[in-house]
Amino acid sequence: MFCNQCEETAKGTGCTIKGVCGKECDTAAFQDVLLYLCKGISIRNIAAMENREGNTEAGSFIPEALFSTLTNVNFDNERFREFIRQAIRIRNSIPPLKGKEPDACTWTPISDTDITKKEKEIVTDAMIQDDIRSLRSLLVFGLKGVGAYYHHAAVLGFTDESIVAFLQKGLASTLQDLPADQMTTLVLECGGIGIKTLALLDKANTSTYGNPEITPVKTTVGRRPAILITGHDLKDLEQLLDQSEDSGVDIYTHGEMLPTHAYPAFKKYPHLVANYGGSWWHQKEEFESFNGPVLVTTNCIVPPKDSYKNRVYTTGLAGYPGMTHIPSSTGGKKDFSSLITHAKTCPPPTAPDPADRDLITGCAHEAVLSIAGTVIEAVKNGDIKHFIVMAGCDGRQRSREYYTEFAKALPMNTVILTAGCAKYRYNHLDLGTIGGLPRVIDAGQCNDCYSLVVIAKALADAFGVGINELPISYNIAWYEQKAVLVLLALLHIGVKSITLGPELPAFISPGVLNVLVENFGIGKNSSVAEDIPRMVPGA
Ligand code: SF4
Ligand code: SF3
Repeated sequence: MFCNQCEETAKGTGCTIKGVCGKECDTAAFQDVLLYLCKGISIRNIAAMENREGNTEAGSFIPEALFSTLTNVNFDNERFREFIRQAIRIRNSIPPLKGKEPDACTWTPISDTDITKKEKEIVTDAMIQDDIRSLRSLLVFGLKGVGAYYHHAAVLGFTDESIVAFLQKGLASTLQDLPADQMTTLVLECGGIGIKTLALLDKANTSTYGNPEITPVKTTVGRRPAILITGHDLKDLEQLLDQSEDSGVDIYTHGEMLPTHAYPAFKKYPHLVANYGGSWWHQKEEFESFNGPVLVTTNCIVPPKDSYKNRVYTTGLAGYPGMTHIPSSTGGKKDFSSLITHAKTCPPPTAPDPADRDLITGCAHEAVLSIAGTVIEAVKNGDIKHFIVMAGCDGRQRSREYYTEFAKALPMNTVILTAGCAKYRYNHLDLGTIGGLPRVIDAGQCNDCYSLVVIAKALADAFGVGINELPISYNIAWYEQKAVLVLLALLHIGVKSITLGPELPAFISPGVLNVLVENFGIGKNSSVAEDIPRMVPGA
């Protein structure tokens, strides 16, 4: 295997024996081959679409397939075998190209051994470190982010053919020997598609569940048996809440489900009681002490301990061998009755020690824009001197304590804008308020990064300046490929001088890094003592 798609990749270069995330070699092979087949589908389908013979199933299949290969989504080989069978069926239903086709358009595995052999070829090429391969990786990982966000929107019935068309164009380009300038253009175009996809998802979420409201969320536990839900899928939460109403079972959120407490549609359920625990990588301790069943929606899932594995259920694209998977039937309906019955046999959650304060969330675009006057006034009178965007992911390394220390050391007249699970490094701190406004503005999940773009644009309009002239700095923490897309999206809207950490992507070659530094001023984070004066003028 060779995988370098996430921030925690082994030795900062690539996982080759087993993933730091827990991904085994055989799963890596299934994922690489699935991606390869999606490239084959794309090459055929682009030509077929021009002749009005395109396969429409590819439009929902490709985002799902890409999302399933994202870090910490699916560790289940059986599910990948099924994906591969589907990919071949879809590809073979598309008219072949005239003339010689690339191998990805025709190759068909008969056995797992064929898959392993093909993966060796794919990996041997991927291990060559040059600028073209680096640009291809940057594009493919950005496309995985598009696939993830698009899938979430599509689950709620919101689709856009231009996004699906770009996914195919991008995938096909990686087999077409394009020169570096054309690959760079596609990478930047991917950022634009990223904004479009995030906007689509924002529309899907807010028109289905309402606009989030600024909301304090409890972190204490009650005495009733309970189910914990983690991941990003709002529709799964909706169905779980509906089915567990009046059952005597409470629902708690974990990780990226925290912001769901802020949606009007979910506030009407009194048994959605609190948030339990922190970000994804604390699962081993927090799932253990929760005592009841856990529903893992897409993503992140961490390989479980045996002691609680039988209490973990996956759904959506999340998967882990041996765990019960709740499938969806026609119309996206899911049956969570087995979790509800299971919960009734379990003790209530063990109280966290020490319990956190209430966590404030729901500071999405409409909530913040409704108090825009207060924010603008606070900037004008100097109560707010600077904003720091600290969106992105959390992760395991100790070096991420940097983000906690950074948040603590910021001057009191600065405001943090955040989205994603990175916030768990500082959202429990008492950082105070400015004129009643929390100093940590949590727009929601990483899926809600679009809110930060809307807020930044609204501030730029209010002050009549460009986005880079605003008193905003960017200190982004990344881990998986959705964060790669968010980075490309920020570049697309022209944001300069982004600080990225805690490590730069291993798949970025020195040549590509130079381009990012020279054109966009991207740099790695350093120490809190060096970064605060650099990012906060006058600090
Ligand atoms: Fe390694 Fe990250 Fe790939 Fe997992 S996703 S195998 S940790 S690079
Ligand atoms: Fe987190 Fe997985 Fe990226 Fe959604 S839950 S931000 S890492």
